[in-house]
Amino acid sequence: MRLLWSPRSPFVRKVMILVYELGLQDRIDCVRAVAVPRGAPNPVITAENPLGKIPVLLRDGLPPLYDSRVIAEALIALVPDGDGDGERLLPASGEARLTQLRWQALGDGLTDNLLLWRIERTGASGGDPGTMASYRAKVIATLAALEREADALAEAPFGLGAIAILCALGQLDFRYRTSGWRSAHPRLAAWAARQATRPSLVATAVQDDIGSDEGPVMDLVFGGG
Ligand SMILES: N[C@@H](CCC(=O)N[C@@H](CS)C(=O)NCC(=O)O)C(=O)O
Repeated sequence: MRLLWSPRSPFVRKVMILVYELGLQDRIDCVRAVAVPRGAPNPVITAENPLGKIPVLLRDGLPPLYDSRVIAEALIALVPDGDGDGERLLPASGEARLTQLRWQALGDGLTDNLLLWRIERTGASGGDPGTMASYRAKVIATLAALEREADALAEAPFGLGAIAILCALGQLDFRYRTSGWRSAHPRLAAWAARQATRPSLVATAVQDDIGSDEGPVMDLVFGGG
């Protein structure tokens, strides 16, 4: 299988963490693809995913898969039931499954808001103030919610929800470097720090291979040292 991939993308990283957690590295070839959120979409991506977004999983003789949630289901299904890895990452049923899916929604939603806020901010006009205020408020509310969930995250087996949340926090570190989010969310920060040494996270650390300008400093600063 081939994955339309970028080392800068938090959603691609989510898929790659799963690939490592499931031991599927040898079955996936990563193909660098540049997603462009402004102007003409990259035709290499739209040929496979009309939404113009990555990740996209290309399978021999089968339709391409997108988005990261669908790819996650497909990868987990590749691992035999008896092995336990898939079930560990996303339980097959019940409240434990809903918890992982809800955490995935929180993590993916935070990543979406971080990406969209930055796209708005880097637009020609510098961004619509009302739209940017809305993204900012939703990012702050989501981090507060995650801080309240930090103990539950720590108690649950490492799963799809944790992966999505850690990718969102990685995006915060990548593009909102001066936010100081850890000081205002100590339990979330402690949980994230404990996960940071997992081989799947180390192997997939976000990298800016294009070396583009950092862009504007975003209006997200938490006080408290
Ligand atoms: N819901 C999608 C989101 C994917 C997404 O937003 N990917 C970004 C890169 S991190 C992208 O391709 N952006 C290009 C665009 O928005 O046109 C998923 O989970 O895969």
